Amino acid sequence: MAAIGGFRRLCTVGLSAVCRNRARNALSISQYRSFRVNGALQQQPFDSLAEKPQFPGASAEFVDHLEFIQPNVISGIPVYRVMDRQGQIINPSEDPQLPKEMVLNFYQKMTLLNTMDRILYESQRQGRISFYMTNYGEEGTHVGSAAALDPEDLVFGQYREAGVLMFRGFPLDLFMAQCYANVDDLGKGRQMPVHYGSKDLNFVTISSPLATQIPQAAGAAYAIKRENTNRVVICYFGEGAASEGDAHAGFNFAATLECPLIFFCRNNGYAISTPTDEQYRGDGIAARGPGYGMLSIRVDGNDVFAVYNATKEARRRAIAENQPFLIEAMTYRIGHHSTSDDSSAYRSVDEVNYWDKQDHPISRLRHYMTARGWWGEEEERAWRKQSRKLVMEAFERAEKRQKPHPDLLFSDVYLEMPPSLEKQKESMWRHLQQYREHYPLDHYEK
Ligand SMILES: Cc1ncc(C[n+]2csc(CCOP(=O)(O)OP(=O)(O)O)c2C)c(N)n1
Ligand SMILES: [Mg+2]
Repeated sequence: MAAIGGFRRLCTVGLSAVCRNRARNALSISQYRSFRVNGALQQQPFDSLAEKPQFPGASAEFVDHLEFIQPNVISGIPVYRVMDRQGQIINPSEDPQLPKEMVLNFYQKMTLLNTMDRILYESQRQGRISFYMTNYGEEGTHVGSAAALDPEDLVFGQYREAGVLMFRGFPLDLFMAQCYANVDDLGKGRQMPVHYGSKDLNFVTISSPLATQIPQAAGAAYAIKRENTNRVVICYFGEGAASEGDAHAGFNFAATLECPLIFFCRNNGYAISTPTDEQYRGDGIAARGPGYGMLSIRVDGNDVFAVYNATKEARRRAIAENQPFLIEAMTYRIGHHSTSDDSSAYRSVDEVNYWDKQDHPISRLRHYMTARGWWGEEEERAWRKQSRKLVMEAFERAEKRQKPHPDLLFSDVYLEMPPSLEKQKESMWRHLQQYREHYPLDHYEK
Protein backbone atom coordinates (compact mmCIF):
# COMPACT_ATOMS: atom_id res chain seq x y z
CA MET A 1 0.00 0.00 0.00
CA ALA A 2 2.81 2.36 0.97
CA ALA A 3 4.52 1.75 -2.36
CA ILE A 4 1.35 2.50 -4.30
CA GLY A 5 0.76 5.61 -2.22
CA GLY A 6 4.30 6.78 -2.93
CA PHE A 7 3.86 6.19 -6.63
CA ARG A 8 0.62 8.15 -6.68
CA ARG A 9 2.29 11.06 -4.91
CA LEU A 10 5.04 10.92 -7.51
CA CYS A 11 2.55 11.12 -10.34
CA THR A 12 0.40 13.83 -8.94
CA VAL A 13 2.29 16.06 -6.47
CA GLY A 14 5.90 15.92 -7.58
CA LEU A 15 5.38 16.72 -11.24
CA SER A 16 6.91 19.91 -12.55
CA ALA A 17 6.38 19.42 -16.25
CA VAL A 18 5.19 16.95 -18.79
CA CYS A 19 6.75 17.17 -22.18
CA ARG A 20 5.39 15.55 -25.25
CA ASN A 21 7.97 14.30 -27.64
CA ARG A 22 5.90 14.36 -30.79
CA ALA A 23 8.99 14.21 -33.01
CA ARG A 24 9.90 10.74 -31.79
CA ASN A 25 6.62 9.18 -32.73
CA ALA A 26 3.45 10.96 -33.68
CA LEU A 27 1.23 8.00 -32.79
CA SER A 28 2.77 6.70 -29.59
CA ILE A 29 3.40 9.73 -27.43
CA SER A 30 6.49 9.48 -25.27
CA GLN A 31 6.46 11.66 -22.26
CA TYR A 32 8.76 12.44 -19.38
CA ARG A 33 7.81 13.41 -15.90
CA SER A 34 10.26 15.36 -13.77
CA PHE A 35 10.66 15.18 -10.05
CA ARG A 36 13.30 15.83 -7.46
CA VAL A 37 15.01 13.25 -5.32
CA ASN A 38 17.22 14.76 -2.58
CA GLY A 39 17.24 18.02 -4.51
CA ALA A 40 18.40 16.48 -7.77
CA LEU A 41 16.11 16.75 -10.80
CA GLN A 42 15.30 13.39 -12.31
CA GLN A 43 13.23 12.41 -15.31
CA GLN A 44 11.24 9.28 -15.95
CA PRO A 45 9.58 8.31 -19.23
CA PHE A 46 5.91 7.44 -19.17
CA ASP A 47 3.06 6.87 -21.58
CA SER A 48 0.04 8.99 -20.69
CA LEU A 49 -2.26 6.81 -22.80
CA ALA A 50 -1.45 3.85 -20.59
CA GLU A 51 -2.42 5.69 -17.41
CA LYS A 52 -5.58 4.57 -15.66
CA PRO A 53 -7.68 6.72 -13.38
CA GLN A 54 -7.21 5.78 -9.74
CA PHE A 55 -10.23 7.65 -8.36
CA PRO A 56 -12.14 5.42 -5.99
CA GLY A 57 -15.61 6.58 -7.15
CA ALA A 58 -15.73 5.42 -10.78
CA SER A 59 -14.51 2.77 -13.16
CA ALA A 60 -13.36 4.67 -16.19
CA GLU A 61 -10.67 5.59 -18.70
CA PHE A 62 -9.01 8.97 -19.19
CA VAL A 63 -9.83 10.94 -22.34
CA ASP A 64 -7.92 13.92 -23.75
CA HIS A 65 -10.82 15.74 -25.41
CA LEU A 66 -13.61 17.68 -23.74
CA GLU A 67 -17.01 16.17 -24.32
CA PHE A 68 -20.17 16.20 -22.22
CA ILE A 69 -22.12 12.99 -22.14
CA GLN A 70 -25.29 13.31 -24.19
CA PRO A 71 -28.44 12.66 -22.21
CA ASN A 72 -29.63 10.39 -24.99
CA VAL A 73 -26.85 7.87 -24.32
CA ILE A 74 -29.56 6.03 -22.42
CA SER A 75 -32.71 6.57 -24.45
CA GLY A 76 -35.12 4.65 -26.54
CA ILE A 77 -35.14 1.81 -24.04
CA PRO A 78 -37.23 -0.89 -25.73
CA VAL A 79 -40.54 -2.13 -24.37
CA TYR A 80 -40.57 -5.88 -23.74
CA ARG A 81 -43.79 -7.59 -24.73
CA VAL A 82 -45.01 -11.13 -25.27
CA MET A 83 -48.40 -10.52 -26.89
CA ASP A 84 -49.37 -8.03 -29.56
CA ARG A 85 -52.47 -5.90 -29.14
CA GLN A 86 -54.61 -8.69 -30.58
CA GLY A 87 -53.39 -11.10 -27.91
CA GLN A 88 -51.18 -13.10 -30.25
CA ILE A 89 -47.90 -14.46 -28.95
CA ILE A 90 -45.09 -12.75 -30.85
CA ASN A 91 -42.17 -15.00 -30.01
CA PRO A 92 -43.21 -18.50 -28.89
CA SER A 93 -40.09 -18.90 -26.78
CA GLU A 94 -41.31 -16.03 -24.57
CA ASP A 95 -44.79 -17.52 -24.04
CA PRO A 96 -44.98 -18.44 -20.34
CA GLN A 97 -47.46 -21.18 -21.39
CA LEU A 98 -49.51 -20.81 -18.25
CA PRO A 99 -52.23 -23.39 -17.68
CA LYS A 100 -55.79 -22.49 -18.62
CA GLU A 101 -56.98 -22.23 -14.97
CA MET A 102 -54.23 -19.76 -14.18
CA VAL A 103 -55.00 -17.57 -17.19
CA LEU A 104 -58.72 -17.63 -16.40
CA ASN A 105 -57.88 -16.58 -12.86
CA PHE A 106 -55.83 -13.65 -14.23
CA TYR A 107 -58.79 -12.57 -16.32
CA GLN A 108 -61.29 -12.97 -13.51
CA LYS A 109 -59.17 -10.98 -11.07
CA MET A 110 -58.62 -8.19 -13.61
CA THR A 111 -62.32 -7.91 -14.38
CA LEU A 112 -63.42 -8.27 -10.76
CA LEU A 113 -61.16 -5.37 -9.88
CA ASN A 114 -62.75 -3.41 -12.70
CA THR A 115 -66.24 -4.14 -11.39
CA MET A 116 -65.29 -3.26 -7.81
CA ASP A 117 -63.82 0.02 -9.07
CA ARG A 118 -66.98 0.89 -10.94
CA ILE A 119 -69.21 0.28 -7.94
CA LEU A 120 -67.02 2.04 -5.39
CA TYR A 121 -66.50 4.97 -7.75
CA GLU A 122 -70.25 5.34 -8.12
CA SER A 123 -70.79 4.99 -4.41
CA GLN A 124 -68.45 7.95 -3.84
CA ARG A 125 -70.40 9.93 -6.41
CA GLN A 126 -73.56 9.18 -4.46
CA GLY A 127 -71.95 10.40 -1.23
CA ARG A 128 -71.77 6.96 0.39
CA ILE A 129 -67.98 6.97 0.79
CA SER A 130 -65.68 9.97 1.02
CA PHE A 131 -63.12 9.26 -1.69
CA TYR A 132 -61.98 6.67 -4.22
CA MET A 133 -59.25 5.92 -6.76
CA THR A 134 -59.85 3.57 -9.68
CA ASN A 135 -57.30 1.26 -11.28
CA TYR A 136 -58.76 1.37 -14.82
CA GLY A 137 -56.24 0.37 -17.48
CA GLU A 138 -53.55 -0.78 -15.04
CA GLU A 139 -55.02 -4.18 -14.19
CA GLY A 140 -52.32 -6.00 -16.19
CA THR A 141 -49.51 -4.52 -14.12
CA HIS A 142 -51.18 -5.66 -10.89
CA VAL A 143 -52.11 -9.19 -11.81
CA GLY A 144 -49.05 -9.98 -13.93
CA SER A 145 -46.66 -8.94 -11.16
CA ALA A 146 -48.65 -10.38 -8.24
CA ALA A 147 -48.85 -13.78 -9.97
CA ALA A 148 -45.07 -13.92 -10.32
CA LEU A 149 -44.49 -13.50 -6.60
CA ASP A 150 -44.57 -15.87 -3.69
CA PRO A 151 -47.32 -15.15 -1.10
CA GLU A 152 -44.55 -14.70 1.49
CA ASP A 153 -42.94 -11.87 -0.49
CA LEU A 154 -43.52 -8.51 1.12
CA VAL A 155 -45.43 -5.87 -0.83
CA PHE A 156 -45.11 -2.11 -0.44
CA GLY A 157 -47.72 -0.35 -2.55
CA GLN A 158 -48.51 3.23 -3.48
CA TYR A 159 -52.33 3.37 -3.70
CA ARG A 160 -53.20 2.20 -7.20
CA GLU A 161 -52.35 -1.48 -6.80
CA ALA A 162 -55.59 -2.89 -5.39
CA GLY A 163 -55.33 -5.76 -7.90
CA VAL A 164 -52.16 -7.03 -6.21
CA LEU A 165 -53.98 -7.35 -2.91
CA MET A 166 -57.01 -8.86 -4.63
CA PHE A 167 -54.80 -11.43 -6.35
CA ARG A 168 -53.38 -12.38 -2.95
CA GLY A 169 -56.89 -13.18 -1.73
CA PHE A 170 -57.98 -10.03 0.12
CA PRO A 171 -61.76 -10.51 0.23
CA LEU A 172 -64.23 -8.05 -1.27
CA ASP A 173 -65.73 -7.59 2.22
CA LEU A 174 -62.43 -6.20 3.52
CA PHE A 175 -61.97 -3.87 0.53
CA MET A 176 -65.44 -2.54 1.23
CA ALA A 177 -64.87 -2.38 4.99
CA GLN A 178 -61.80 -0.21 4.43
CA CYS A 179 -63.55 2.15 2.03
CA TYR A 180 -66.59 2.38 4.31
CA ALA A 181 -64.38 2.64 7.43
CA ASN A 182 -66.66 0.21 9.23
CA VAL A 183 -65.99 -2.02 12.26
CA ASP A 184 -64.50 -4.76 10.05
CA ASP A 185 -61.82 -2.47 8.65
CA LEU A 186 -58.39 -3.81 9.62
CA GLY A 187 -57.25 -0.20 9.96
CA LYS A 188 -60.07 0.56 12.44
CA GLY A 189 -61.52 3.25 10.21
CA ARG A 190 -58.60 5.61 10.68
CA GLN A 191 -57.47 5.91 7.07
CA MET A 192 -58.88 7.44 3.91
CA PRO A 193 -60.45 4.97 1.46
CA VAL A 194 -58.05 2.84 -0.66
CA HIS A 195 -55.36 2.82 2.06
CA TYR A 196 -55.51 -0.94 2.41
CA GLY A 197 -53.12 -3.14 4.34
CA SER A 198 -53.00 -6.77 5.41
CA LYS A 199 -50.47 -8.33 7.72
CA ASP A 200 -51.70 -11.82 6.86
CA LEU A 201 -51.17 -11.19 3.15
CA ASN A 202 -47.79 -9.46 3.61
CA PHE A 203 -49.10 -6.20 2.18
CA VAL A 204 -47.84 -3.15 4.07
CA THR A 205 -50.53 -0.52 4.71
CA ILE A 206 -50.62 2.28 2.14
CA SER A 207 -49.46 5.77 3.17
CA SER A 208 -50.64 8.93 1.41
CA PRO A 209 -47.34 10.85 1.31
CA LEU A 210 -45.75 9.89 -1.98
CA ALA A 211 -42.66 7.67 -2.16
CA THR A 212 -42.30 7.05 1.57
CA GLN A 213 -42.67 3.35 0.78
CA ILE A 214 -39.52 3.36 -1.36
CA PRO A 215 -36.85 3.74 1.35
CA GLN A 216 -39.03 1.66 3.69
CA ALA A 217 -38.98 -1.15 1.13
CA ALA A 218 -35.19 -0.92 0.89
CA GLY A 219 -34.94 -1.26 4.67
CA ALA A 220 -37.31 -4.21 4.71
CA ALA A 221 -35.43 -5.92 1.87
CA TYR A 222 -32.17 -5.47 3.76
CA ALA A 223 -33.72 -7.12 6.81
CA ILE A 224 -35.07 -9.97 4.66
CA LYS A 225 -31.65 -10.51 3.17
CA ARG A 226 -30.15 -10.80 6.64
CA GLU A 227 -32.81 -13.36 7.56
CA ASN A 228 -31.83 -15.42 4.53
CA THR A 229 -35.37 -16.63 3.93
CA ASN A 230 -35.53 -16.63 0.10
CA ARG A 231 -38.11 -13.89 0.06
CA VAL A 232 -38.17 -10.75 -1.97
CA VAL A 233 -39.68 -7.31 -1.41
CA ILE A 234 -41.62 -5.63 -4.19
CA CYS A 235 -42.16 -1.91 -4.09
CA TYR A 236 -44.76 -0.31 -6.37
CA PHE A 237 -44.77 3.39 -7.20
CA GLY A 238 -45.97 5.73 -9.91
CA GLU A 239 -43.62 7.54 -12.27
CA GLY A 240 -44.66 10.75 -10.49
CA ALA A 241 -43.50 9.42 -7.13
CA ALA A 242 -40.14 8.65 -8.75
CA SER A 243 -39.47 12.41 -8.73
CA GLU A 244 -39.43 12.45 -4.94
CA GLY A 245 -36.14 12.53 -3.04
CA ASP A 246 -37.22 9.39 -1.23
CA ALA A 247 -37.06 7.49 -4.53
CA HIS A 248 -33.38 8.34 -4.89
CA ALA A 249 -32.69 7.37 -1.28
CA GLY A 250 -34.47 4.04 -1.71
CA PHE A 251 -32.81 3.18 -5.03
CA ASN A 252 -29.37 3.97 -3.74
CA PHE A 253 -29.77 2.13 -0.44
CA ALA A 254 -31.10 -0.94 -2.21
CA ALA A 255 -28.26 -0.94 -4.74
CA THR A 256 -25.43 -0.32 -2.29
CA LEU A 257 -26.78 -2.71 0.37
CA GLU A 258 -27.46 -5.30 -2.35
CA CYS A 259 -31.06 -5.91 -1.38
CA PRO A 260 -33.42 -8.50 -2.88
CA LEU A 261 -35.94 -5.91 -4.01
CA ILE A 262 -38.05 -5.34 -7.11
CA PHE A 263 -38.80 -1.69 -7.77
CA PHE A 264 -41.95 -1.78 -9.84
CA CYS A 265 -42.79 1.54 -11.46
CA ARG A 266 -46.23 1.95 -13.01
CA ASN A 267 -45.64 4.59 -15.64
CA ASN A 268 -49.23 5.54 -16.44
CA GLY A 269 -48.51 8.83 -18.19
CA TYR A 270 -49.66 11.24 -15.47
CA ALA A 271 -49.02 12.44 -11.95
CA ILE A 272 -52.52 13.84 -11.35
CA SER A 273 -52.66 16.49 -14.12
CA THR A 274 -48.93 16.58 -14.92
CA PRO A 275 -48.08 14.55 -18.03
CA THR A 276 -44.79 12.69 -18.18
CA ASP A 277 -43.26 15.18 -20.63
CA GLU A 278 -43.44 17.78 -17.87
CA GLN A 279 -42.18 15.41 -15.19
CA TYR A 280 -38.74 14.45 -16.48
CA ARG A 281 -36.29 14.92 -19.34
CA GLY A 282 -34.68 11.48 -19.42
CA ASP A 283 -36.05 8.32 -21.03
CA GLY A 284 -38.62 7.48 -18.38
CA ILE A 285 -37.79 5.73 -15.15
CA ALA A 286 -35.96 2.66 -16.54
CA ALA A 287 -33.18 4.96 -17.77
CA ARG A 288 -32.37 5.84 -14.18
CA GLY A 289 -31.59 2.24 -13.20
CA PRO A 290 -28.06 2.10 -14.66
CA GLY A 291 -27.22 5.30 -12.77
CA TYR A 292 -27.80 3.40 -9.56
CA GLY A 293 -26.11 0.25 -10.83
CA MET A 294 -29.43 -1.59 -11.04
CA LEU A 295 -30.56 -4.13 -13.62
CA SER A 296 -33.53 -2.53 -15.32
CA ILE A 297 -36.19 -3.34 -17.87
CA ARG A 298 -39.11 -1.59 -19.53
CA VAL A 299 -42.18 -3.73 -20.19
CA ASP A 300 -45.56 -3.30 -21.80
CA GLY A 301 -47.74 -3.03 -18.71
CA ASN A 302 -50.84 -3.81 -20.75
CA ASP A 303 -49.40 -7.23 -21.57
CA VAL A 304 -50.00 -9.33 -18.49
CA PHE A 305 -47.59 -12.06 -19.67
CA ALA A 306 -44.75 -9.60 -20.24
CA VAL A 307 -45.24 -8.23 -16.74
CA TYR A 308 -45.40 -11.77 -15.38
CA ASN A 309 -42.19 -12.88 -17.13
CA ALA A 310 -40.24 -9.79 -16.14
CA THR A 311 -41.31 -9.95 -12.50
CA LYS A 312 -40.67 -13.68 -12.24
CA GLU A 313 -37.16 -13.37 -13.61
CA ALA A 314 -36.42 -10.30 -11.50
CA ARG A 315 -37.64 -12.18 -8.43
CA ARG A 316 -35.50 -15.22 -9.19
CA ARG A 317 -32.37 -13.18 -9.72
CA ALA A 318 -33.00 -10.71 -6.90
CA ILE A 319 -32.96 -13.62 -4.45
CA ALA A 320 -30.19 -15.64 -6.11
CA GLU A 321 -27.86 -12.67 -6.53
CA ASN A 322 -28.99 -10.34 -3.73
CA GLN A 323 -29.52 -7.30 -5.84
CA PRO A 324 -32.37 -4.94 -6.69
CA PHE A 325 -34.16 -4.81 -10.04
CA LEU A 326 -36.08 -1.98 -11.63
CA ILE A 327 -39.13 -2.71 -13.78
CA GLU A 328 -40.82 0.15 -15.57
CA ALA A 329 -44.26 -1.00 -16.70
CA MET A 330 -45.66 1.30 -19.39
CA THR A 331 -49.40 1.71 -19.09
CA TYR A 332 -52.10 4.37 -19.04
CA ARG A 333 -54.34 5.73 -16.29
CA ILE A 334 -57.74 5.58 -17.96
CA GLY A 335 -59.71 6.92 -15.00
CA HIS A 336 -59.44 10.29 -13.32
CA HIS A 337 -56.61 10.53 -10.80
CA SER A 338 -59.16 10.21 -7.99
CA THR A 339 -62.71 11.27 -7.23
CA SER A 340 -61.26 14.73 -6.44
CA ASP A 341 -60.05 15.12 -10.04
CA ASP A 342 -61.65 15.84 -13.41
CA SER A 343 -59.15 14.78 -16.06
CA SER A 344 -61.12 16.34 -18.93
CA ALA A 345 -59.49 19.60 -17.83
CA TYR A 346 -56.05 18.45 -18.99
CA ARG A 347 -56.39 15.63 -21.55
CA SER A 348 -58.58 14.84 -24.53
CA VAL A 349 -61.36 12.30 -24.71
CA ASP A 350 -59.71 10.87 -27.84
CA GLU A 351 -56.53 10.14 -25.92
CA VAL A 352 -58.39 8.28 -23.20
CA ASN A 353 -60.52 6.43 -25.75
CA TYR A 354 -57.49 5.13 -27.55
CA TRP A 355 -56.29 3.28 -24.45
CA ASP A 356 -59.75 2.24 -23.39
CA LYS A 357 -60.71 0.80 -26.77
CA GLN A 358 -57.49 -0.15 -28.53
CA ASP A 359 -54.80 -0.96 -26.02
CA HIS A 360 -56.41 -2.35 -22.91
CA PRO A 361 -54.88 -5.13 -20.79
CA ILE A 362 -58.22 -6.85 -20.23
CA SER A 363 -59.25 -7.00 -23.88
CA ARG A 364 -55.76 -8.17 -24.86
CA LEU A 365 -55.96 -11.11 -22.48
CA ARG A 366 -59.50 -11.85 -23.60
CA HIS A 367 -58.32 -12.05 -27.23
CA TYR A 368 -55.67 -14.54 -26.11
CA MET A 369 -58.22 -16.71 -24.28
CA THR A 370 -60.76 -16.52 -27.10
CA ALA A 371 -58.16 -17.65 -29.65
CA ARG A 372 -57.61 -20.79 -27.58
CA GLY A 373 -61.30 -21.49 -27.19
CA TRP A 374 -61.07 -20.91 -23.43
CA TRP A 375 -63.57 -18.07 -23.24
CA GLY A 376 -66.58 -16.97 -25.25
CA GLU A 377 -69.58 -14.66 -25.10
CA GLU A 378 -71.47 -17.01 -22.83
CA GLU A 379 -68.69 -17.29 -20.24
CA GLU A 380 -68.26 -13.54 -20.38
CA ARG A 381 -71.94 -12.84 -19.75
CA ALA A 382 -72.13 -15.32 -16.88
CA TRP A 383 -68.96 -14.04 -15.22
CA ARG A 384 -69.95 -10.39 -15.55
CA LYS A 385 -73.25 -11.18 -13.86
CA GLN A 386 -71.64 -13.26 -11.14
CA SER A 387 -68.84 -10.80 -10.40
CA ARG A 388 -71.25 -7.88 -10.21
CA LYS A 389 -73.39 -9.84 -7.79
CA LEU A 390 -70.37 -10.62 -5.61
CA VAL A 391 -69.36 -6.97 -5.46
CA MET A 392 -72.90 -5.69 -4.84
CA GLU A 393 -73.46 -8.15 -2.01
CA ALA A 394 -70.21 -7.18 -0.31
CA PHE A 395 -71.06 -3.53 -0.80
CA GLU A 396 -74.50 -3.92 0.80
CA ARG A 397 -73.08 -5.85 3.73
CA ALA A 398 -70.39 -3.19 4.33
CA GLU A 399 -72.85 -0.34 4.24
CA LYS A 400 -74.97 -1.89 6.97
CA ARG A 401 -72.10 -2.44 9.39
CA GLN A 402 -71.47 -0.02 12.25
CA LYS A 403 -68.56 2.41 12.38
CA PRO A 404 -65.64 1.74 14.76
CA HIS A 405 -65.85 3.12 18.31
CA PRO A 406 -64.73 6.80 18.30
CA ASP A 407 -62.22 6.12 21.10
CA LEU A 408 -60.18 4.14 18.57
CA LEU A 409 -59.01 7.47 17.19
CA PHE A 410 -56.72 7.68 20.19
CA SER A 411 -55.44 4.16 20.67
CA ASP A 412 -52.50 2.16 19.29
CA VAL A 413 -50.05 5.06 19.31
CA TYR A 414 -48.78 4.95 22.90
CA LEU A 415 -48.69 1.99 25.24
CA GLU A 416 -50.17 4.25 27.91
CA MET A 417 -52.16 7.21 26.75
CA PRO A 418 -50.39 10.50 27.64
CA PRO A 419 -52.44 13.22 29.44
CA SER A 420 -52.47 15.41 26.30
CA LEU A 421 -54.33 12.74 24.33
CA GLU A 422 -56.59 11.98 27.31
CA LYS A 423 -57.57 15.67 27.28
CA GLN A 424 -58.30 15.61 23.55
CA LYS A 425 -60.44 12.53 23.94
CA GLU A 426 -62.54 14.16 26.69
CA SER A 427 -62.89 17.26 24.58
CA MET A 428 -64.08 15.16 21.62
CA TRP A 429 -66.76 13.49 23.75
CA ARG A 430 -67.97 16.83 25.14
CA HIS A 431 -68.28 18.08 21.58
CA LEU A 432 -70.16 14.97 20.42
CA GLN A 433 -72.62 15.28 23.33
CA GLN A 434 -73.16 18.99 22.89
CA TYR A 435 -73.88 18.71 19.14
CA ARG A 436 -75.50 15.32 19.34
CA GLU A 437 -78.00 16.06 16.58
CA HIS A 438 -75.11 16.37 14.04
CA TYR A 439 -73.44 13.08 15.00
CA PRO A 440 -75.26 9.82 14.31
CA LEU A 441 -73.58 8.06 17.24
CA ASP A 442 -75.95 5.11 17.01
CA HIS A 443 -74.05 4.21 13.79
CA TYR A 444 -70.92 3.72 15.87
CA GLU A 445 -69.88 0.71 17.86
CA LYS A 446 -70.74 1.04 21.54
C1 LIG B 1 -45.23 14.01 -0.81
C2 LIG B 1 -46.51 14.18 -1.59
N1 LIG B 1 -46.61 15.17 -2.49
C3 LIG B 1 -47.73 15.33 -3.19
C4 LIG B 1 -48.80 14.51 -2.99
C5 LIG B 1 -50.09 14.71 -3.77
N2 LIG B 1 -50.22 13.66 -4.77
C6 LIG B 1 -50.96 12.56 -4.53
S1 LIG B 1 -50.92 11.49 -5.79
C7 LIG B 1 -49.92 12.48 -6.72
C8 LIG B 1 -49.47 12.06 -8.10
C9 LIG B 1 -48.67 10.81 -8.11
O1 LIG B 1 -48.49 10.35 -9.42
P1 LIG B 1 -47.86 8.95 -9.73
O2 LIG B 1 -46.79 8.64 -8.75
O3 LIG B 1 -47.50 8.92 -11.16
O4 LIG B 1 -49.03 7.90 -9.42
P2 LIG B 1 -50.43 7.70 -10.17
O5 LIG B 1 -51.43 8.53 -9.42
O6 LIG B 1 -50.25 8.14 -11.57
O7 LIG B 1 -50.77 6.26 -10.04
C10 LIG B 1 -49.63 13.65 -6.03
C11 LIG B 1 -48.80 14.74 -6.55
C12 LIG B 1 -48.66 13.49 -2.01
N3 LIG B 1 -49.62 12.62 -1.76
N4 LIG B 1 -47.50 13.34 -1.34
MG1 LIG C 1 -48.54 8.24 -12.77
